[in-house]
Amino acid sequence: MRKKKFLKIGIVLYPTFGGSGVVATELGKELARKGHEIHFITYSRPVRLSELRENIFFHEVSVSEYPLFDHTPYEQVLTSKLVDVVKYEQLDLLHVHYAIPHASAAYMAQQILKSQFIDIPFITTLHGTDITLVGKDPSFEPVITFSINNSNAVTTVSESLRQATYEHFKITNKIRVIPNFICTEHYNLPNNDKYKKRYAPNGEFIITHISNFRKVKRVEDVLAIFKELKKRVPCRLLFVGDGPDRIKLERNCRTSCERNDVLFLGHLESTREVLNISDLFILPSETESFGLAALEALASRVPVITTNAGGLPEVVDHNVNGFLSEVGDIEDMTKNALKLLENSVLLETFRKNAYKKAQKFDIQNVLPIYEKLYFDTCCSMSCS
Ligand code: GMT
Repeated sequence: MRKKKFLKIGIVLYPTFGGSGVVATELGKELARKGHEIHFITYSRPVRLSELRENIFFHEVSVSEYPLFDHTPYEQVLTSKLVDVVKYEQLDLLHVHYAIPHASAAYMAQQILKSQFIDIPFITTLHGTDITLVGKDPSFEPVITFSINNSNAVTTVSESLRQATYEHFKITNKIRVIPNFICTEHYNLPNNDKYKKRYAPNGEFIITHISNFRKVKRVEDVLAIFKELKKRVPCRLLFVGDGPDRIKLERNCRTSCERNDVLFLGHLESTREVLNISDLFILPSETESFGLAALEALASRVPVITTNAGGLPEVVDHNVNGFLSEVGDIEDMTKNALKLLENSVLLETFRKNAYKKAQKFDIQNVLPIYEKLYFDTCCSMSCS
């Protein structure tokens, strides 16, 4: 293949608020800005894709109900859509985010296209729960192993996830680490005292947690830490996001906290405004392949209280821009949070360190790594 300057890339993703969908959308938007043609393929418009700018296209996978099936066979309709889009739009490459079922659908599409003399490589990016939770379920294992081993290239978002993938699956393919990224400039917001006053009218510290409220996030730990902090310093807690553990947590807050001390803001299209008024971010996850929310906090100059789990130590530096504790160690996390809230000089140092760390993950540093992988993968397929 003669090396093209720009590629036509199909990006397959989950369109919801999950980190993998956010990363995939932001990656596509930045690639489009650089001149590549990006085709997002999924079942509804990705939440971070509010407008279709130049070089960006969206192809909706229709999941209409069929009377014969109890469940719509999403993998099949996605595969058919991939075949259609690759052919019609003459794509050079597919990049699928999250193994299940995107990687196996891409493999199937690749085989169908091959039978029609069209070669298309696909890259699989593993994000975390596809490997650490769902992937370990034996009923998924053979499909995941096969599709990872048959991807033209595989990436993980952290070194920790790379190790976990090799540990849990029989992988014969090479796995590269390309970390998640952030546009640090986007988080450079001016002080917004008026907005801060809305949640902390008496100058209380604002403690924030953002997640999808799944079991793995241990949201009850956030509340337990907050209740301990409240005994020592004036503070308020903001919960952002939504998910299965929210209802029980909200009930607990109503019975054990003062009204207005804990607020649930639900899903927000952009979290940077809330992070901009936050003093501390708490992420007590049981596991986290990367912790994109922690990186967003760092980019907003907010130190992170988190756990020594999965890829979190690759994002948060203990005693530099946050603290790492053992999972479930509420006492240690409270102690660490107080070190910062009771020492304004230290808090300020951590805030500066946080931004410095986030800059290492700036999209301008990570995008060229993806671009090189795209060109290398296309080239090795056409040369083989
Ligand atoms: O589990 C989630 O929070 C959702 C999941 C996803 O794929 O949307 O998040 C995973 O991928 C994110 C983006 O790469 C990572 O930042 C999260 O750490 C990871 N979640 C877990 O590993 C639990």
